[in-house]
Amino acid sequence: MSNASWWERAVKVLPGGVNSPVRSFKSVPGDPLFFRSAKGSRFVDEDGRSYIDWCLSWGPLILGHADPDVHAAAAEAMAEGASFGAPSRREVLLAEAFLQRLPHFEQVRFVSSGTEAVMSAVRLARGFTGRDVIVKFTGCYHGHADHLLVDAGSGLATFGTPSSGGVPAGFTATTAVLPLDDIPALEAFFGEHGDKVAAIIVEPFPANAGLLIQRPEFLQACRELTRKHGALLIFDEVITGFRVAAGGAAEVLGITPDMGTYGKIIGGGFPVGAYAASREIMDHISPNGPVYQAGTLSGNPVAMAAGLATLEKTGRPGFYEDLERKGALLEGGLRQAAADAGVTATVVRQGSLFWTVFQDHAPRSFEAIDPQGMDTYGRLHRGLIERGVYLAPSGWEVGFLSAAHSDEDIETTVAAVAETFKSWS
Ligand code: HOZ
Repeated sequence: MSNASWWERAVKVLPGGVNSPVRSFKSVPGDPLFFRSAKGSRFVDEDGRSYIDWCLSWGPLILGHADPDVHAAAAEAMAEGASFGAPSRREVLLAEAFLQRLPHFEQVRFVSSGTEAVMSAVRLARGFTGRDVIVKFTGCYHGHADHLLVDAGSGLATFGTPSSGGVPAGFTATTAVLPLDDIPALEAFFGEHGDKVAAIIVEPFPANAGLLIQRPEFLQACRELTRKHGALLIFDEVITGFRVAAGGAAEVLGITPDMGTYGKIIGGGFPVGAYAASREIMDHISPNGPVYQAGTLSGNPVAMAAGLATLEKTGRPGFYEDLERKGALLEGGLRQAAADAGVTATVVRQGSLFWTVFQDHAPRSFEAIDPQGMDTYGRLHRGLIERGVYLAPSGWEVGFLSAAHSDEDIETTVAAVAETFKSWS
């Protein structure tokens, strides 16, 4: 059966034809492709066409699709039982590997998704500080928990509905939303309400409304103000954890948060989330403390095994250096393709995360993104699909490079982008 016939069936039985909105191609031309199978940097759709994949399941697959070691580890775990609902050794092993890379944390709790991780971390921050207010930033996306669906990125930016329906006003009354890259606004807010703030939550490299690289001073201000006012700093590293560096944003920026939230890479393609902090903070979570959080599939052995195998491979010498080299190659190629074709575009990159925005400068805040560029992105997306290259189906989303992408994949992609740009003139 073809992509088109699956799509026809899907829209009848799944809302919008999908199980997660950004997949629906609502902001790019055409209908979604149906993935049949994938290996390394490529997937094959139900029409039998092969594509170089730069979306890579939105980030977990830093080793590429169907990595043999990850699959072997998952299969081994699977053969011993798919779920226990009881302690098992791989939870301890993954926790040890995780904390070894992130020594500023002392304990970690595994859950089943990034949304769950953030929701639980925020509850813990409130329980620990005894305060209610959470500060978030416009364009940052922290999953779909009610109290964080305010001025958010990802699908909410894609569909132009930054705050979700179905969320009672009272649920977001204690969420303060401030602009990114605006230290005076942050200082003014803390000057007035600092004693009520439980935490600032921020994506240290905001990657859900494009890629909004922050000035280090801004993140430093988040660190200093939270410390001064007795609030916590939470880095939401669901996307950037184990991607921008082995030690995540703390390693790259030299700024240490009080808590961190994770997902994606630590599950190696299986559903996992995690939140981590000092023992003092984590002691407030049940069963040691009064803040409740639980999950039937938390610490699932198959997901733990896939995460462990992934962390083991990312820990090999030169892993992140190689990603950086390939990232630079891709960035340079895309820049050149735009310049040669006279297309106004900026390529923003942090390691193996990249984003092409159709304006002449890299924005640092949601407000600085020109939404007009999203139509241009849609045209690029279509042009690349025709040439066997797959990008995330929304101009608000970033691209992901993996260890499985070869220099040849990069050259082929750059050539396809150049050809698409040239076809517009
Ligand atoms: N939240 C993801 C994008 N930042 C989308 C996940 C998906 O649709 O699979």
